[in-house]
Amino acid sequence: MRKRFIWLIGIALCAAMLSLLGLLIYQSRGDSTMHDGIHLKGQAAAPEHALSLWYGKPGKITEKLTKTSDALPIGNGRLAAMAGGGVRSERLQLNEESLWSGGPGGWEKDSRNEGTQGSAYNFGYNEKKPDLPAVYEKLKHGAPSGEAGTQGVDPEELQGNYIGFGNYKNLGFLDLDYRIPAGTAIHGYRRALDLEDGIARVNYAIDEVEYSREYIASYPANAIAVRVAADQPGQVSLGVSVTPGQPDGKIGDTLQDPAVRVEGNAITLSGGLQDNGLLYAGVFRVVNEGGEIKSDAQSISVADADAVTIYFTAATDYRNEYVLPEDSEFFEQLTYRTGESLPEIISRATGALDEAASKSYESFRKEHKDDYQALFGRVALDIGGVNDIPTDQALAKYKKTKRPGQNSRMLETLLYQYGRYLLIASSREDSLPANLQGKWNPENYPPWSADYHTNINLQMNYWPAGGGNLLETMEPLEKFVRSLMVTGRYTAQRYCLPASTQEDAWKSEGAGWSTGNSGNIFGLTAPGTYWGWAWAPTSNAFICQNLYQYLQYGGDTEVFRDNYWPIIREAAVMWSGALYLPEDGLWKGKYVVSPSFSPEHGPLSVANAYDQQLVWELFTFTLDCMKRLGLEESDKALKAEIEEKLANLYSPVNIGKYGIMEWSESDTEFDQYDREHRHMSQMVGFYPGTSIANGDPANFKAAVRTLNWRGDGATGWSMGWKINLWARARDGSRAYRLIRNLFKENLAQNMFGLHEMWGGYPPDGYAFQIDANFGYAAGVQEMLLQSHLGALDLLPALPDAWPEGSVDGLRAIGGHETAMQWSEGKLTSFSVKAFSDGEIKIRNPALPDGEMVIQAKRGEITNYNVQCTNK
Ligand code: FUC
Repeated sequence: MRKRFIWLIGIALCAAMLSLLGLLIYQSRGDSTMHDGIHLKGQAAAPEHALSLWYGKPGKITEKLTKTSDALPIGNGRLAAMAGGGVRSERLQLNEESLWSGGPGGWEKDSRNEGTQGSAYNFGYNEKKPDLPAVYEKLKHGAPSGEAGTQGVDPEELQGNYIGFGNYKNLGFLDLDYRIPAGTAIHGYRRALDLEDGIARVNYAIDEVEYSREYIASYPANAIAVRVAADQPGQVSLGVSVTPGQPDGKIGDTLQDPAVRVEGNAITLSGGLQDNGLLYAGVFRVVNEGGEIKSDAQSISVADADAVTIYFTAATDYRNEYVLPEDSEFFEQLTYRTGESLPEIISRATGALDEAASKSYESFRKEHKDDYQALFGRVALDIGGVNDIPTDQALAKYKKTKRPGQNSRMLETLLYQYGRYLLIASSREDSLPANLQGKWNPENYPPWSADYHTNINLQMNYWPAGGGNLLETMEPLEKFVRSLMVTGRYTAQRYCLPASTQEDAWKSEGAGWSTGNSGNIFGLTAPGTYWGWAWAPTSNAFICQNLYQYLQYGGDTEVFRDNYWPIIREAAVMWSGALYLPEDGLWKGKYVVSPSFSPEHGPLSVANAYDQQLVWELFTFTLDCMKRLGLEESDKALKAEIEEKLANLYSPVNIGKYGIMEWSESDTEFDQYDREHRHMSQMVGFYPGTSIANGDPANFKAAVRTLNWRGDGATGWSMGWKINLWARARDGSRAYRLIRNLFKENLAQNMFGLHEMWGGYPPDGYAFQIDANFGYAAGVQEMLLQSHLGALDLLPALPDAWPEGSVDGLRAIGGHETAMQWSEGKLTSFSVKAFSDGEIKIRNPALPDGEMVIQAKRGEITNYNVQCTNK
């Protein structure tokens, strides 16, 4: 007994001493931490603009973007960089959007088949193609029986190949050595990404000298700049070098590693991808103000300057070429190349850089700020909150806290505006659309090749564009989709339309286009390599829904008519011709999609909810476009055809035991399938569509039941979707619960959205996927403003966690711009800037009778103060 007592006292004493030691270590660390041989001392002050992600320590450039990623992204649509912000040495990882393997001349498969060599790229088509009536005969009796169920259909018929699918690649690294001796003490280190001006910064002091760095990706200048300055003359010294992102290469037929050439104040990185020979050049220029500049074969050094700016731009010989030559039998003549030689590409990039570096840094900066703020500055959200602790700490606190407070609200605002920032940074006029990682990618075999997935992911990237007042960012999507139509017509004819007597009907414009589930930048529209996710023929309708939003949210009608409308029309042509009309059974006399496949949930079936809903949406908005563009007369044959198909379409919305049915045959399938499956496919008509969200109370109830049944789990993008779905269900608390889950489980340190990789992605099993960021941004907009039911519905799903606030600049359907203020969870005032003349209906319970009508004139602003009126 006594012995035990002495033992216990001993243990207690040890524990006390250990905690004392811990406290001492903690205290000394609180004041100074070691990082890369440097003492980081003192607390960093919060940045000037609250709308900033910020950190008290340097970030890392890692081989993969995972949970721990904390470097900061900048981008101008085409070029992208991640800035690590290291103190003694720093790495920037660089991307150019078209640096892709695969395509004509390439053989590299997608990232899951890394390095597999095959025959030449043939746009993904296999030998076999489906005999559609025979497929229907096999599917028509089958109740769904799980993802593995092909119901006797030869899966090969519904699959393509990924020979030459390719991968989005890493261009390389800019390495900066700041010539700071080991053991130096640095005060007040702060690294930040300011969303208000779109500039990343690093600030710190050594003794009395304040150092500042800025990182800008300028769209108008077509270049990136890194500026290093000090507040006293002659204090900036650094070394600049460049490291290729490719381990090997090929120029023409000659294997040749990438080259880095230093000449005077310029560095050129150039090469050709080993796989497809795609030529590329990254050019860098070091501009010093004061001091001395020297170079050797590997690097450039600047000593004792007042400031140094490093400019960078890049080019490749990629061209999104898709006009089929007259005499072409197939697509083999499409090269997707400009035809330039490597010296020509280098000289094109150098020309762009000459221009960017010819201005003063101040005018480069101003030009960027003006351009960026003209877009970003359109929407302001204030739900309270303070940004007084570094973002990584705020995120850690968020995960632990049960009661969200000021820091949480700031993070929620930041993540919203970060979504808008990322869209601007990864999708600008003349760029490619934002891929699965926007444009940020350090890997040569990134998850899913960082491609374009079209059964939900690409679409989700553009959900925030309309409401977030960023319609300009949609241009790359429209151009890209247009570029898919040549192969897309062939895909439609081969896989979806009834066999034509005319073999090359696909060569005619207007024949109807479609696409499979994943695409590269070389026109691949064939289905993917495994039917269990590859078969996604209504992807075309789903993308067209994005395109229609351009018109809905007030995009330029002429631009819409010339560029967007032909794509939508031809998707409608394709579905008008591709629907099947069964003569008996469940679907007798009704038009159905066959074969039909509920994304990644399966099985092969007929008329599942996702496909029927998307066809319904497509036909409905096609008719609306015809009306608005004044085409009802000139296009009356197609109009009549669509009207007939729509009237006799097998019901896109069916209600069963668990809510909205995912398959038309049976509603017990939820019991058998993965109930928490990330794809909420039967709800595509609830958000973003309107076939369920049409004001019908029974639909509404069933949709809520489905949401409850399917639960609040899921991976990043799926949580993004569920926020939107709960917002449409007008349940702010549930939408907010999803927001909390997203923050807790699916955000990296730099607030990049994450996708759970089911254990297949070391070290932490999560990979960056940008759709979570965009889904969240759209979700917040949907919680604050909805307009799909013919009125501006103000604050339809405001959560209790945001009792006080205001939002200014959100767009509604109709193109009207709104501002709202609320207090104690209730609307207090609003204003509407009308986009067109006519009636605008406004709804909110705080209004007399819950609604009012404004007689608006285009451009006119109507202000309304709820409280005063109520008095
Ligand atoms: C679809 C999703 C996955 C992932 C991938 C990129 O296949 O089902 O979750 O987002 O796209």
